[in-house]
Amino acid sequence: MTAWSPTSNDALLVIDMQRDFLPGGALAISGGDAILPGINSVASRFQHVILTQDWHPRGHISFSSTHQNRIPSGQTPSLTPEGRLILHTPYGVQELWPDHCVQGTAGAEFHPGLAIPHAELILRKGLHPKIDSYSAFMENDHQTPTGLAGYLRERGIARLFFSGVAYDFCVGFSAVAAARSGFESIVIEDLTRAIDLPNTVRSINAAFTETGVARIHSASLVLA
Ligand code: VGL
Ligand code: ZN
Repeated sequence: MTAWSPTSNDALLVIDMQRDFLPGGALAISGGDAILPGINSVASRFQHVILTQDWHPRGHISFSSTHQNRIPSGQTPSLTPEGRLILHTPYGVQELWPDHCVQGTAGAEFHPGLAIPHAELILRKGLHPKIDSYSAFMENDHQTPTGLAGYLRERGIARLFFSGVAYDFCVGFSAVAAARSGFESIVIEDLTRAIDLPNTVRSINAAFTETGVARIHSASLVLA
């Protein structure tokens, strides 16, 4: 068996493999640590690897704590019929989360099991106090780009493989945004894990179909 070799036009994106999203963290995704060895191993075959880091200021709009004991007009959290805690913001509906990935804290660090020393770029996102950014390409207001598309294009990278967490949030939103910006986008399904709130997996799968995001298994990265 020969190892499949990504070309110099391919990049692997490793989304938000930070302590807070993995078991023991503030917004732990169950089984998230189980994908670390697979991500490390696939990453070693890519020339171009980009890591993203959720990187929020204290009091970020996506933290439910930010909105407790406050009655600002139009900014009161509400519960959806399925039981999701959300906030209506000027840019649309925003889910609310426990405080996580606060800039400079231990929870925001990459998980110590992530071993990709040759990663060439660490992109931080979610820095704006009043706008969340699930996607590594476009903030949740759908109009503020992060600059990643320009970086990739300028370097001749046209095809993107996605891994990391969470499948139904940052991985999914990033893959959809990438496809919308003209990149060929492929999610390596077994190298991601979902938060799995009501309907979130179904809705991201529909967005994948609509935008042409492919889903593969990491085993298919190895050609006979
Ligand atoms: C994420 C929820 C909040 C993610 C980030 O990385 O998918 N999810 N912030
Ligand atoms: Zn976040």
